[in-house]
Amino acid sequence: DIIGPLDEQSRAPLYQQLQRALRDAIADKRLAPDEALPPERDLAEEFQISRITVRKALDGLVNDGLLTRRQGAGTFVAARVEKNFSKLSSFSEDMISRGRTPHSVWLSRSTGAVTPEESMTLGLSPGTPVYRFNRIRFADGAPMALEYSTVPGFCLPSPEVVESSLYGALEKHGARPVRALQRLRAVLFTPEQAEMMGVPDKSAGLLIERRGFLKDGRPVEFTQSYYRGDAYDFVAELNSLT
Ligand code: 16G
Repeated sequence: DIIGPLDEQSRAPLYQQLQRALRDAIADKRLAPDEALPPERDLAEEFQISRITVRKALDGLVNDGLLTRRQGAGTFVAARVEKNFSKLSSFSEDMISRGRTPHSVWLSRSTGAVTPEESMTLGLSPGTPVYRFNRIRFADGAPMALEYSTVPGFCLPSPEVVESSLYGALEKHGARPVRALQRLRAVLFTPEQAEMMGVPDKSAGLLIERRGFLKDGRPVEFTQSYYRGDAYDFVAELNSLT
């Protein structure tokens, strides 16, 4: 029983219970990266639920990037990190939801004044105090991304309140972004970046720039995240315009 039983006491909808059981199995590595899931029909039979419910559960996990579908071959546990491109989540949350343990190494954590470029990007007056958070981000001990964040001083009492999660600290201080704009671009890692990421020199990476905003429209962050090109897929669900 790789996937463990559904919780009979739970009042959560059945598709969510199946999702929980699958998340647990992936987190405990009972289901390994790249492993094929049993066919939907078998899952439905095993858990005594309808195929529609199975499909709904799997669709949700595919959308979250935990599972991946291959045409004609079935559903597999995602091996590369599949990150939803249109979800306002944090690195820590993304990793925890995959059963992986996030941690960071600080390159620097400092106070300064906004640069002319940041002032344009964030719409802040020249000279506004900002905090800068530069980190290497790891999952289960493996380097995944380099992150350079700038946060206006009015969002947090001091840079030191950010320990492991920037969004955790922002949330605690009522300043978690509710809206963001993103730009994705291909890059080649510089020799220094490649070394920090543990990949060969000039390896391909993906840069995502995120500008996050509060409900009242004030800016919260400008973050440049450099993801390892060999470790990440970006996924999104698109709906027709009608
Ligand atoms: C993600 C965000 C980044 C944010 C960080 C906070 C993207 C493209 N970027 O990496 O903007 O600052 O999460 O993560 O998703 P944390 O709360 O774990 O520090």
